[in-house]
Order: sequence, then C-alpha cells, then structure tokens
Amino acid sequence: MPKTWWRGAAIYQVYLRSFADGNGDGFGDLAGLRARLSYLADLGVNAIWLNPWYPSPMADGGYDVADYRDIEPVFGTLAEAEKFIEEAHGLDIRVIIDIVPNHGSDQQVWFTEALSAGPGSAARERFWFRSGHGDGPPNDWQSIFGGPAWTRVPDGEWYLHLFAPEQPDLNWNNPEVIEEYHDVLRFWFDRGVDGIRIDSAALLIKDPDAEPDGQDPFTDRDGVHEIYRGWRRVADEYDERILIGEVWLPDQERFARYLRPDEMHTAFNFDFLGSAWSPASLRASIERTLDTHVPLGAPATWVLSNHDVARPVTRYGRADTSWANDDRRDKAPSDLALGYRRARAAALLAMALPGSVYIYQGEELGLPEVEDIPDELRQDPMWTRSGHTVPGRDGCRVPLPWSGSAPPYGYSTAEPWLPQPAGWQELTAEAQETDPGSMLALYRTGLRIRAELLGDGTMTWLELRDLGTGVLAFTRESGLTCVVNLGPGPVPLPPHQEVLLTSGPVEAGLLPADTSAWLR
Ligand code: TEU
Repeated sequence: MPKTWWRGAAIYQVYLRSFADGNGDGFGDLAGLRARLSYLADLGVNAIWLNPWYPSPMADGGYDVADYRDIEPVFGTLAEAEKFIEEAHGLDIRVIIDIVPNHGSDQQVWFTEALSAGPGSAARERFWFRSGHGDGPPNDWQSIFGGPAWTRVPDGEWYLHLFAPEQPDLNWNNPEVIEEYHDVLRFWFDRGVDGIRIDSAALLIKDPDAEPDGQDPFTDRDGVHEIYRGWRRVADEYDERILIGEVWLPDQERFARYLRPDEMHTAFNFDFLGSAWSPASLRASIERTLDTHVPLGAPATWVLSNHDVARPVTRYGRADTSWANDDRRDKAPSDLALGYRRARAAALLAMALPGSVYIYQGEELGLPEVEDIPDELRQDPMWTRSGHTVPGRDGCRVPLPWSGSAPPYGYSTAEPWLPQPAGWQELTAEAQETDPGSMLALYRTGLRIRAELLGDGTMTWLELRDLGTGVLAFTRESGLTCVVNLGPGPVPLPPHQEVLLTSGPVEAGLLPADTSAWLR
C-alpha cells in the first residue's frame, strides 16, 4: 500500500462563513482565511477542507449551490480561490473542497430552465418532477429537515427535495447529470484542488415510483456505487487526488462498501463521533472501524465534530453524550468543565488512532456549543422547517473568537452574521496562544508529536486488566502508547520511560479520570 499524504493526514475543517471576515461585512471570507493561513500552518495541519464556497442563496449555509464553477461573491472571487490554493500549497497544506451532488439550488440555471420548460421536458428530467396524487404529493416521503419532501410548482407538478425546498434533488439516472459532475470535478482538479468531500453521498440513487423492494427508498441503494466508480476514474486521471465520503450509515459493513479500492479513498467515521463517552462503547467503535477498514486497505478517519453536530465540550458534559443537535429543546444543562476535560482527552485519543483525523474549526479552541442564540437570529433551515421545535445547527457555527475582550473578538470589524457570546475572551486564539495549558497548546503539541510518531499504520491494544475496565490503552508502531482513563477515579500510569503529553495534570504517576496520556 503506497504511503500517500491523505492516509495519515490531520485535516482542518473551515466553515468559511464563520472563520474570519476580511472585508468587514460580518461574514467570513477567503480574504480572512488567507490572512490566517499562518495560524493553520502553526497548528500543524496537513490539509484544509472547506464547506461549499460556491455562489448560493444560502438557504442551507451554501449547501444550496447555484453554480458549481464559481465562488460566492460574499466569500470572494475565483481568482482569490486560486491564490488561496497556491498559498496553502506553499505552506505544504492540501486543499479539499465540498461537492454537493444530491441536489442543486432552486436558483441554479438547470432548475429555472426546468420550471419554464414545463412538464415532460428534457430539462425536468434532470430533477424528480412528478404529478401528484389528487391534491397531494406523489408519495409520503419526508424531508430530512422536516415537512414533506415534495413541493408543488405553479403548473401543478411536484419536485423532490430530500432537504429544503430550495435544494431540488438531481436525477442521477440521467447521463447528463453524471457528465456534468465529472466536468465539475475536473474543473477544480485542474485548479489544484487535492480532494473532494462528497456531501450526502449515500442519498443519490432513489426511485419515488418503485414498489418497495426491501431497500430504503433513498438511502444507500446499491446503484449509488457506480457513481463513485466514475468519480474515482476522474480522480485517477490526476496525481494523488482524493474522494472523501459523507456517508451516514449505521451499518459499518454497508459503510465500508464505499471504500472499496475503485470507489472513495476515505469516508467520515460517524460511528466514532456518535460513540458514548464510555470505554466499552469507544473500544467497540474503534474495533468495528478497523475491522471494516483494514481488509480494504482504506485508512480510518477519526472525527469528533463538524458543522452539523453539537460541539464536544458541550455534549461530553452531559450524561447523554450523543452528537445530535436536532432533537428537541430544553436539554439538561451541560457540565462544561467536565465536557472540557473529556474533549481534551478525546482529542488525544482521536489523534493517536491509526488513520487521518479531522478537526472542526474552534475544536482546537475548546469552544462550547452556543445554545442560547435568540430565536429570531437562528438561520438553520432545520429551525424553520421543524416549526421551531428543533434548534438546529447554528450553535456550532458561531464565528470564531480570535482576539480581544469583547465581540466580535477580532473576527470582523462589523457585527457577525451570528452573535458570539459574551465571555469568550478566554477562548480567543490570542488568549490561548501563550498559555501552555490551553486547548490550543494541546492541539499544537499533539499535532506536532503526531506528525512524527502517529498517523497512518496499525495499533495494538494493551490489556491493563489490573487497572479495571475503565482504561483504554494501545501502542503504535513508533512505540507511543496512548492511555485514556474513562473510569471514575485516578489510575496509575503503566510502565514508561517518558510522558510525552497529557490532556490534564498527572501527579505522582496517577492519571485522573477523563484524562489521556501519551507515553513512550
Ligand atoms: O449533511 C447530510 C445530512 O444528512 C445532515 O442533514 C445531517 O443529517 C444533519 O445535519 C445532522 O444534524 C450534509 C451537510 O453536512 C449539511 O450541512 C447539509 O445541510 C446537508 O448535507 C444538505 O446538503
């Protein structure tokens, strides 16, 4: 298996709208990102993944793409994007972009053409237009954001949207759709992009007319794999370009099918992200992950957060550590001090495991989920589509605090598009920069050690039975041992020559509860 950059990479996710604002309009942009590239180089990441940066009406934070071959003016220009790619490469940082193939935007030319061309037209064949049943939709499918998955157009037909009505689903049985995306991939590969994150990758094949056939009507249908075989052939026309799938599937065996050698290179490990903070659950998830990845020769990925889930500091501070921020309001309050300790321990665990690791912007600052955004400022379509019962994902998308003692904390010179909480002055990059005990320092040191001793490869569990069932420990080929104490009380560290890094204070050789250590 050739060793290539992505197999053990540390990949930093930039949610551009909230990273840094370079032109003073309250929205993050490419100018802001380019000005902060040295921060990411100092952090020690190997690649940046950017959420969609294309022209978009922003009905779903840019996942409603109006033109796949240009840049959203609020973010900058195509020329700036090209400069950014060049500058990142100059710092030895690869660039991964987000492609959204399941749906476009209702403002995309294809969709406006389909509307005016009318029923039965070739333009409508690029989407899923159907006549309804009487006055109702063609079937009872529900949108993932809530409400019906069909919307009626003035001439009486309905179109399918698994997400918001502004995101009409594309028809992947249509060869024109397949060709279009091959061309879009080449457009960006030709501009130096190193990898593609494939949005909602398991949903592309669907058949609203079919009789039930034992498969889910739109998730993980067998035909979807042929699409990625085609994408892989395009990626393989270039040197070391990769495909990363956003594949949410509870079944690891089904998940692994996307990683067969002629499909995607890697996919996000949501099984690990969804694991409870318990030794049995984490160990089982790690084992399941490696059991399905190793036989395929595909490296695992380790993900603790992204722009769709509650931030680790907040979810690990609750008895229910599940990621979902799409459940009802009025959750039990989170013990943020506990969550912070566990998030630090989890970071060292994720960074030590074999494969690549993802860091979502703000994770390295230990930001909590912002749960008290005023209702009238919420932007996520989940909030409106659920009839204001599901708060949605804005709480993990709040603009980053960079410096200073009050909002907007150096993020912008204007009012940020989502408000930042008071009290984040201790969480700014500036405040953490000089504090060796900060989350930022932990990530920096962790990533530095990781580059030398961790990443791609294998691991061996250490059975430390005398320490009870609350401890997970494993060694890597380099000799580094990672010990995570998930039990209720302190445990003695196993024999070692050197303590390389710990997520919390270790005194008299005792590793406290909810703490990780890297030993040699
Ligand atoms: O997410 C796919 C997806 O299934 C999500 O809706 C997920 O279930 C939800 O966010 C969990 O809270 C991708 C993107 O990551 C997400 O931001 C987009 O909204 C969605 O696709 C539509 O493009």
